Amino acid sequence: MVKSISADGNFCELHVPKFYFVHPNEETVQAPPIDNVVGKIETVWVPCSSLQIQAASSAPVVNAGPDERTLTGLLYPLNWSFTDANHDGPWSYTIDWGDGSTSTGSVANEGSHSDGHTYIVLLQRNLTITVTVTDASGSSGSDSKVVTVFVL
Ligand SMILES: [Ca+2]
Repeated sequence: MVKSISADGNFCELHVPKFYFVHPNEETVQAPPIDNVVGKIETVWVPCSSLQIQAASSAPVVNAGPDERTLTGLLYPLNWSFTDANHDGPWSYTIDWGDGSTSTGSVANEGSHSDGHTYIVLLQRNLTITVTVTDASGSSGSDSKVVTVFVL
């Protein structure tokens, strides 16, 4: 846990627990009894560049793709993608197809994915598709697009 950062930004102050043994006789090497184990908090300064700073969690950034058109009764292929800055998968996803049906699944990788859905409409309709992705930490992101379902 970084407690403070030096004015020039190069050094980070850490408070770390330090444990050491108090030897009753420094000339004798032996396992000390537990009463001789002393713990304290030590302050150390280290180069910030040596630390792996990890964000608590970042939400997936989802791209549902551009608005599209599809024909009623045919399988509509949806290509969607996402990235996650802290890469904490696997990720679960939900696709709300906009006509009352949803698809759910799980993926192990960021990047491009595809799912299909067949719309059945009697008259041309504009429907909103929403793709929501949730990472292993419970952070979620979503994106929406409009698909125009037309009839011949
Ligand atoms: Ca994440």
